[in-house]
Amino acid sequence: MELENLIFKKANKIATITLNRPKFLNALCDQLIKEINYVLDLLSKDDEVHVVILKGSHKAFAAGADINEMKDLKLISHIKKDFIKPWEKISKFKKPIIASVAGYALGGGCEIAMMCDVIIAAKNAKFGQPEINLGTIPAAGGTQRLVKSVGKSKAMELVLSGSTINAEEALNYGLVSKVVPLEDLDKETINLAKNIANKSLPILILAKEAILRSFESTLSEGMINERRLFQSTFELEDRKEGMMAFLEKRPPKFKNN
Ligand code: DAK
Repeated sequence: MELENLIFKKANKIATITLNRPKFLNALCDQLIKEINYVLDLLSKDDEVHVVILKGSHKAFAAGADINEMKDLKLISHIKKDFIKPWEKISKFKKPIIASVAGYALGGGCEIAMMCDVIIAAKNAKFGQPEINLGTIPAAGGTQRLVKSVGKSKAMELVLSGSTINAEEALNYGLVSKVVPLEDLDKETINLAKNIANKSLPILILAKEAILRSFESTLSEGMINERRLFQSTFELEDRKEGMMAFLEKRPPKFKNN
């Protein structure tokens, strides 16, 4: 597929997807979502890649779904087209994804950042779900994941008023894991990505799966799942290598099996 709206790079076990539709502040048109999905499909089969970075420009991570494309939609076209499905791929991706957010992360932009596993924000980042101002409501998890990140009261405030929060507020509410100066965003994101990339790929996948289960289950079900996944690591060579390396006082050499 020809990539018209994003730039894709891969090096040292890290893949970087840069949303690149600057004239529209990276508004997430159908084609852009297709391109993200296409690249994620490739990356899920690519054992050389351990971690993915999703980023935008300094001005906008993504200013939401493309309002031009949505303006004439009718209920029947949503039903026929299954508009929602293509947006689910990021949240189903098994390997770690870091959202590196500068500028606007609004509407669908905030939602895809929340589908990622870690959000690192530049100081100029702005998060919000302004769909209410367009006479609609969030549709890619904004009413669900936001509550789990920032709690009910703040989620209600953001969704009902369409207001935004800045990076520091997002940090205080637990929406992002770190706030860094804009000029350091790439460096800080890469540092985290490198740290993750050096781990064993199958163990990363299991660790991510265990944490994501907490969103979908009760504590006791999540604990049972965690225990099963923990036990399954004992079938992997990398688990043995990790423990032996510690005991032999050397860095582990993971072979991803
Ligand atoms: N869609 C289309 N074009 C957009 C856009 C968007 N979301 N956001 C910005 N643009 C375009 C502007 O129209 C403008 O185009 P020109 O006028 O130059 O042709 C250009 O980008 C630059 O924007 P501005 O001139 O407005 O730039 P400013 O710096 O003045 O303002 C802003 C930046 C981000 C505050 C402003 O652009 C803005 O408020 N943008 C709209 C933000 C918004 O309401 N986002 C939520 C959209 S609704 C779904 C999944 C997800 C969704 C829906 C369904 N399914 C799975 C079913 C998500 C819905 C949404 O995200």
